[in-house]
Amino acid sequence: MATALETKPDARAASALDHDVIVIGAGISGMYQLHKLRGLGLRVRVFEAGTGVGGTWYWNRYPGARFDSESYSYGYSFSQELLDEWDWTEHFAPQPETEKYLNHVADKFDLRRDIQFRARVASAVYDERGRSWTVTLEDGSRHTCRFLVTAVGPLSAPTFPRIEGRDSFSGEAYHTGLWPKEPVSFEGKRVAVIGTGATGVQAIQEIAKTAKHLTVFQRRPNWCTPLHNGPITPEEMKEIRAGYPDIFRRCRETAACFVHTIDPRGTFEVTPEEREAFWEELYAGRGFGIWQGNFRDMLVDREANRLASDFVAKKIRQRVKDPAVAEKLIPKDHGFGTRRVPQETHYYEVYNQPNVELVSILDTPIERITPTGVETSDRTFEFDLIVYATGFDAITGSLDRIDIRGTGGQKLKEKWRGALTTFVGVMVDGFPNMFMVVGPHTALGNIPRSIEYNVEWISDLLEYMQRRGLTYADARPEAVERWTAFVVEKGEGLLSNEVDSWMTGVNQNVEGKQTRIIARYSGTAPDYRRWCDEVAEGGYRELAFD
Ligand code: NA7
Repeated sequence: MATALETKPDARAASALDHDVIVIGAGISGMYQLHKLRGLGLRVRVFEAGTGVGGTWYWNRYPGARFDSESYSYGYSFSQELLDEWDWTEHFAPQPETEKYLNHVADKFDLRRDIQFRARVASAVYDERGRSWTVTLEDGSRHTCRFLVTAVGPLSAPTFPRIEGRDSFSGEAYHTGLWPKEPVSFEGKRVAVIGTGATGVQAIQEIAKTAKHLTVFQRRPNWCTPLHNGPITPEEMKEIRAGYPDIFRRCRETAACFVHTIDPRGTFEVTPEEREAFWEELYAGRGFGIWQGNFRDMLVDREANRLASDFVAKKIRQRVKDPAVAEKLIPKDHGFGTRRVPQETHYYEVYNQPNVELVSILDTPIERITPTGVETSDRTFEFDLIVYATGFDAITGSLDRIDIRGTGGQKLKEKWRGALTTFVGVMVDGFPNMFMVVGPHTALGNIPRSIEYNVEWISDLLEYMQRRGLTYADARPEAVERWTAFVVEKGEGLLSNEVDSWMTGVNQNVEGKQTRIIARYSGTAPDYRRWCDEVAEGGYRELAFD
């Protein structure tokens, strides 16, 4: 039976393929992609490794996990009905609420019938003659489709530290990104947390409440600023609901899709008193304002950045009683905002508690993990439980762990070994009919806003092809070159690109990721969308079709 997609004589007939589209991942991206493509009448199958929907919010169920974006700016915006019926209870929703929300979305749009859970994709191989992809799951089953959409997330391949003896530990041990569904108790236990990124900070401030003793192993400190979370009253929720059009319009206009955006003033265009008052206001305000809503030169001008860093350092010194501990918590190797700013709730005060100790492993490195704990260069620690908050093989890791092969059997991982190249972060030349939602070199920021845009752009492209009976689309190499050059240009002069972090593609725990690359698109989201809109309006001349 003919399906919605017409076929070319040399392409394998759509009816001979198991599906029109296979989507990998049932997180925020995959769920919306499924919904949109169904709307085009396409036969879609989603493969998801977990047992439920939610992606990030399914896997990261560690204590303290929550949004750093305002809840009402983070949820889907595509359905008025959904906006009308869902109440957020906190300005920055905790993981259980978000997982519940995403399950509600799955129910509402009847998504589960096309999602196969416990289905981890091992490989995806393009067949040139058939113009199709063959997706093989870890259970060995094979599934064919015309189009492949990867919705695997930029931060979803957890990485453990490479420390001798890690497997020998006989107590409990968990990675925050692979947290068990069963409750984990810290009561009466000696707990270690390794890692102080956005995740570690959230977990530490929660674990410190009940652990008998908590030892935090910090490599490089980060600049953390207050989240100022709070409940949303029913009255407030009413106002938020009425304001949704404004909230989403604002997110479309701001540089990184947050409700906060860069202040147009330069640091030195105001008096020192005005500057201080502005920073006090930002520090007392909710969410990312102090990072995303700071002076326009803060992330490009060294002196401006130094002053902002001094302000936050002063706050840390005020909040941490022991001056030696405060100094350990103040970053010395990078300026404020040049790495992802963890958002905190009494994080610094945790180090004033008698049951918490900070160990700087820059001073005393961890030498090994033993069956009973951790050995640093100068001490032996005993633990009942170790938490690894050591992050992810970011941006490309979730794609790298699938054996993806394009034309001529070329491996995506190999293609990217020399340099990361994409077309608008969605396509890679030589990998026809494959589309990435929030792939490398797309606008990130408040990610669901970027996801919705990516999903809609991909859906429009497939509709365009569907209408014309096209069965093949590949990015032209010259378009990839142009886009990649634009990404590189946008990264020039940014202080964040001079610092090691997942945002610059560095992860010391992953082979081949020791040096910085331009891993992210760091221009503004409106610029990104303008570029992509022009491609669509121009009839996708940057793509080769057939
Ligand atoms: P991050 O931000 O990559 O943080 C990982 C943390 O783990 C960071 O403090 C690392 O120190 C530390 N780490 C990593 N490997 C080791 C080893 N081997 N020994 C000691 N410490 C180590 O990951 P998150 O999960 O916190 O956040 C990732 C993003 O997810 C976040 O930005 C949000 O957007 C969501 P380092 O700084 O490398 O010295």
